[in-house]
Amino acid sequence: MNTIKLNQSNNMNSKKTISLLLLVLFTSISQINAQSVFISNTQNRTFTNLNGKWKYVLDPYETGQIGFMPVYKNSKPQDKTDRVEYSFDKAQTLWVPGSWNSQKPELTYYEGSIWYHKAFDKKDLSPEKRYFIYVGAANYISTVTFNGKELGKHEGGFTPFSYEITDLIREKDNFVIIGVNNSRAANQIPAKVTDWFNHGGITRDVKLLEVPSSFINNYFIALEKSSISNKTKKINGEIQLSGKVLPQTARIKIPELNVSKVVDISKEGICTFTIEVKNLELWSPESPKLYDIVLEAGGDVVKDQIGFRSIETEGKQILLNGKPIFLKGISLHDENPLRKDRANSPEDAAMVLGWAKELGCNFIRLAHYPHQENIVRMADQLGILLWEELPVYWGIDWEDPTVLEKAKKQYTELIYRDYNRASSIIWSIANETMGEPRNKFLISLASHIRSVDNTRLLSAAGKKDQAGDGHPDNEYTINDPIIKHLDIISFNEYLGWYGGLPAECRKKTFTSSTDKPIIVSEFGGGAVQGFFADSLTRWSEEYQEYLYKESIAMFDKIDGLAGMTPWILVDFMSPLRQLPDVQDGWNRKGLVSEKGYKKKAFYVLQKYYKSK
Ligand code: GCB
Repeated sequence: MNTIKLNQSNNMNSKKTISLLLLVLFTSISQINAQSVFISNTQNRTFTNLNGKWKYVLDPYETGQIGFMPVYKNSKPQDKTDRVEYSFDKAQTLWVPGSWNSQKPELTYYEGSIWYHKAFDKKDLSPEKRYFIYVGAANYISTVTFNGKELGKHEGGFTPFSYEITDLIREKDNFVIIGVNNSRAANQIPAKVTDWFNHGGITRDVKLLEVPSSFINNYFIALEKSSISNKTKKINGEIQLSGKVLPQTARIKIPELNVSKVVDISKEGICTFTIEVKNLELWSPESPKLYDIVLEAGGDVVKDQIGFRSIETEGKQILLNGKPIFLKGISLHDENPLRKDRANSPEDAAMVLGWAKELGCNFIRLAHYPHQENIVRMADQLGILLWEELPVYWGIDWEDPTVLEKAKKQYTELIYRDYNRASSIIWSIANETMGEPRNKFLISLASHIRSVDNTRLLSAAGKKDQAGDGHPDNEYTINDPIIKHLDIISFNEYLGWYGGLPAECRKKTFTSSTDKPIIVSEFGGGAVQGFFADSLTRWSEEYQEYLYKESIAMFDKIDGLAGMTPWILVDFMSPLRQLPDVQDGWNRKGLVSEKGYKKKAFYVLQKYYKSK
């Protein structure tokens, strides 16, 4: 685990057209140089929930972003230089967490800026403590101010961030303002066009965290894979501390294993350790054993529940705890279709994981961006393995070095959030991309990810037509040059839907140019739940059912097939999909409809997984 400093300030596209007047306005907004601290495992820390109703101001021309509209101001101006043109007093409210699009008809397709405002009191402030505003995710760029001071900007719609407010918080009348902008742009991740809905706003929990003045902000604990076949296993760890006066030692406890170990903390606030344990019960889908872990340093105590497993490849096999495993998977978007919103609660996670379990899955592809932390935590408890990814998706600007930096930073944040989750086994670095500039970008991204986390496997979902050679005799060889930098070959293949009929699956074969395991990361076709016809009528449940039967038979023959994640568990919102009376804004490739009803193909895949 390498320590990488995340500097979250000043990452957004700044607009240059600031007039003198605006500059004057800007100087009245004092800036603190908030070096943001990455804080993991917030659910097991002391916090005040700031979810609920937030007031908001719509800013379609983005004047707030350039300091024009003084939305930073409270209804009670802090000094005479404040120009209050707008007060949040009379503003309407939006619910947090939640996408703004799902809450007001006039915001259904809104893309742009909205300024959120929340006032709160905080009793019993302690000089011994530090306070942070934590945001689980806000899509896509967030400008955070607290009690009139700008703290910084965070870019990336799916990863968490926190800003320190220790010197600013008071017992009464605090106000936090978060300007969120979800405009799509070519130099962002994702870029301009995606096959999913661009839910805007503060989509995950907001918390006021309180921690001791020196505290454990993050830690990385994992089984040493080389010890997997030994009786005595090794657990490696690193703890990171934040604070001016750091304690000299930290203690790691695993009560169930009688572990209580003291380790030294370096001047930089890092301690690394290796613990040897006997009789370690490994985490697996059949037995998702989690151990209570307690980390103590100075006045800080952090608890977590962590599973221990190894994940590796050997030739064409994926080995979990040293044994070959077939990944019975399904792809998933992070959406609750019943609410037409991003998923954002344990209940949302339980709903989709329940369907995946019923399908017989031991694996889920969390497409195409980091999903809510609740689902990863619940997968740990239920024994479901996960593929996680960033939206390095269609249309990425490979040649813009700032885009590569954004990808690295977003990946670091995702790894920092989920490193300790046994369920998470694969980092996928791209989806359906190709070409030389892309290779350079992805090679650099892959080596960055390995430098932050060398305990997991890397893959990328390729596109068969892009990543392989098509021969007239229907034999495909997957030979994408990026494969040599990855551990697992993955490709998406829509034969029978985008081109050809399902029967053509019988003629196709797939091989790869390397000795690595293969995952079919997408296949499928659309069906309108409740539309029944013959198996050659598109959009009928029967067509999808037939396509699943033929596709599964085709892929099952692949030498080195180590798993699959058909597209997709649930119908999902997508502005790309406008076929009237069929799609109506939904991608219909789900095995479950947006109302929660299963389609016939669900049972085809269920039967296959039962047989594996
Ligand atoms: C793909 C994409 C996915 C789309 C899917 C489709 O290859 O990776 O994001 O939603 O195809 O339905 O066409």
